[in-house]
Amino acid sequence: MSEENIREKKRIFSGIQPSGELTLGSYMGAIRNWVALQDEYDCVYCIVDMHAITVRQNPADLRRRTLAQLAQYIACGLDPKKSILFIQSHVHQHAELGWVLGCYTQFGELSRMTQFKDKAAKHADNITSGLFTYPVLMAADILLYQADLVPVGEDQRQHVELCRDIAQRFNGVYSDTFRLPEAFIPKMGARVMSLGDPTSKMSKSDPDGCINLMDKPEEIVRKFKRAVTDSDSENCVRFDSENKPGVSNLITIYAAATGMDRENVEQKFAGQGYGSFKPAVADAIIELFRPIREEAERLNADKEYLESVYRDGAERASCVAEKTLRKVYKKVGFIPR
Ligand code: ATP
Ligand code: LTN
Repeated sequence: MSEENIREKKRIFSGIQPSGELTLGSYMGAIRNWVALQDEYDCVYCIVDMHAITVRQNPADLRRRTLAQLAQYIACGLDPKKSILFIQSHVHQHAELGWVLGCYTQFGELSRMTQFKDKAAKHADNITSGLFTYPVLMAADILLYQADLVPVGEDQRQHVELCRDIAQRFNGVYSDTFRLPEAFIPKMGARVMSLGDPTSKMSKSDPDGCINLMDKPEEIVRKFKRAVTDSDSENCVRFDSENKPGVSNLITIYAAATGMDRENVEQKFAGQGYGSFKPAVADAIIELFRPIREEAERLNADKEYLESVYRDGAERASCVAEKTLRKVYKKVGFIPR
């Protein structure tokens, strides 16, 4: 049996683009799980800067956000001693495997990706082939590390499924090469909705509808105060995502932040209106994010430390990635140098 088949712990891979601020959505949907999984799994967490350039980025902002995101990962509890933390563009194997996998991915499959359709509509003046083939690079990210689980929010399920399809196809054409990964999606917080429009996902490209990890308390209060609640006459804290999407989203956020379940939240606020519920949700998030923000600010000032983390991470990631890439090159018939 090869070393890969007898490894003790299952492996995890996930990543977030440094294309904006980390949000409450990315925290609840992804990062919080990443932290929780570190002891039980072999974890590899990435800052996917190559994915970020699928839409236009300002270079100075991209550099600043990439480092700030690393500081925020660590402040959230990702521990570079336990997990591999690295920057995607530092490990050249991602682009190389991405190319090969693109030759095993159908145009039709990529055309069905809802994130592509959404982003193409949003950036209608700049629909690049990179945006279209983005899920292929994501599949390469995951498959290079032979990941078993991919902790992401609900919106990424389709991409992880495509990754499985590509892996299965490649394994079928050649022989077992890739492990088949599965999406690992949290029960609570898998889809945090926008505070401005509770029928669409909270996303970093919608600054007013989203809470950022680094938002100051006053900002968090202001954003929750303006959160859209529902136009029903009931004015009561009751979960009903169909008829009361606004307050239901706030209940989910409060529950996820405090560890309560939805029923307990409803009971706690029984008889109180939105007016007293909204500040309570804001307070819960302020307290959840305060230590993270303070630690991230401290780490972000220590560039030497951040550099040591990403250098070490890239080195460890490359070792794993190179093994997979070598295997793939051999299978497709490339002559070793
Ligand atoms: P964009 O605005 O560019 O679409 P985004 O805000 O969706 O970005 P991503 O970088 O695409 O953020 O997502 C990072 C991770 O957080 C992914 O695993 C994604 O599934 C998860 N995530 C993002 N937004 C939410 C959300 N609102 N609820 C739950 N999980 C989310
Ligand atoms: N597509 C993801 C980011 C991403 C990712 C990955 C997530 C790129 N590569 C590999 C998990 C595993 C997003 O838009 N949030």
